[in-house]
Amino acid sequence: MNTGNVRHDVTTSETDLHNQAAAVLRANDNGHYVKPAPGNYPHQWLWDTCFTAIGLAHVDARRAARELLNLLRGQWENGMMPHMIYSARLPYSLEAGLWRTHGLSPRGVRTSGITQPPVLAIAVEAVVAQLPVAEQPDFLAAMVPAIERYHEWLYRERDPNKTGLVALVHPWESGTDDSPVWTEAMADLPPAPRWRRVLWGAIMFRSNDERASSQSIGQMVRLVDELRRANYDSQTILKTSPVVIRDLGFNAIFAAANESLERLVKMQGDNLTVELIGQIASTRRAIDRLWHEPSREYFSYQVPLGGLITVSTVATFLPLFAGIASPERAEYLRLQLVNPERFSPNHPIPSVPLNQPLFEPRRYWRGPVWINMNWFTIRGLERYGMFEEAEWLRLRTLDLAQQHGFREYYSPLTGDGLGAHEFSWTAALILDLLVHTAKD
Ligand code: 2M8
Repeated sequence: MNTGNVRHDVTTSETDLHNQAAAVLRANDNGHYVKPAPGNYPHQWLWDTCFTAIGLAHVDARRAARELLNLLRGQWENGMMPHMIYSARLPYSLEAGLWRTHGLSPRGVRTSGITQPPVLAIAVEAVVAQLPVAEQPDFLAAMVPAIERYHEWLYRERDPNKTGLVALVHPWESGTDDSPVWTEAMADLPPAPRWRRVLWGAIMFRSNDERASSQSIGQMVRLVDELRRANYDSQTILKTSPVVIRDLGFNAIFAAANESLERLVKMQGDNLTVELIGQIASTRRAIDRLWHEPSREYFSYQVPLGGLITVSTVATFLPLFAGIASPERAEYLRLQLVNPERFSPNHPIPSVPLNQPLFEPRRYWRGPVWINMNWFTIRGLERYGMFEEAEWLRLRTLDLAQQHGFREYYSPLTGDGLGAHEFSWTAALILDLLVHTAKD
């Protein structure tokens, strides 16, 4: 680990970076919400909005609070928070109709039928800390019951057998769409016919060497068709779908979000239900069972066949963020992180380690650096008192944005910016990383 060659003068360069990041969020603000990026990403995505709010809180806390409140319009009657809320006035809104979620989504709101990592409670906690004290109670009163209903939905619908781990039924739910973790589970799934894929204009047009392959996209479309046929009924889907994964990253984020929720409820002078408290504890224990001693890392769990999916990804560091790893395991993870053949090329952290067969430096979630994953890992390292590593990674991460702009993702080998330009969550999390140094 060499921190020497990264500039760190908390002077004009960081002020400039702050101003540029704030400008990206302003430019992507369509008046209702901050879209993930110009062009391809015009709608409101669940975890994008949460990351955006975490950064925006440092610039305009009220606007950040509105951003999160805005998400509540998409929450389903049963508590589910959809991964996308479509804007009818925008291009690609044809896609919205393909989900056929009317009757399930709130009247007049067009949503997808699946969820995304539950960063919401974490974002609410970050935003409430920046709001004027007098405005905190109303914000909490609106957000906390919705989050409780959401977390209860995750347990009720996605963990009916009370394993402690939430099961995902589509790679889009993991947020790490094209991760090799899903590849094997989807191997036998025939891609949707071409005419159906074409209807999904938004994602189809994005297929190139930086995006998911057209085979993967075809399979993702096929899987949505299956979910829709089951009317998004988790009970049916969990029993019949060949693609059900207890995703490591999602569950680790969920565990951390549960901690945030507990603190938010306390701020209101209240307590969670005994049932939820028990479920929360079971999640922490279950994540620890995702540890694979021979490889000394955490993995996701494949449900239909049973067993760990021993494909390494950056998600292995997320149990640090949730404070679940023992100090001994945290040390093993630290060694993985600083290993140049694994997670420490010129520009860490690759989403898939370099020596893993499916590693591709430029393709979407198969190798590139994603700033949200770096952010989770930095916060995790801090939690374990690994301040030197956290600061090293923070500076590396800032450097990527400084040198290559606020891109959707970056090559871990060259640092080249990839995917969308002016990407909101990159800008927002850079804002947060500029404010909180490892020593805070
Ligand atoms: C990517 O996913 C969407 C589908 O949800 C897409 O490819 O169209 C992912 O990177 C996801 O994590 C992200 O929320 C979304 C918008 O930035 O794009």
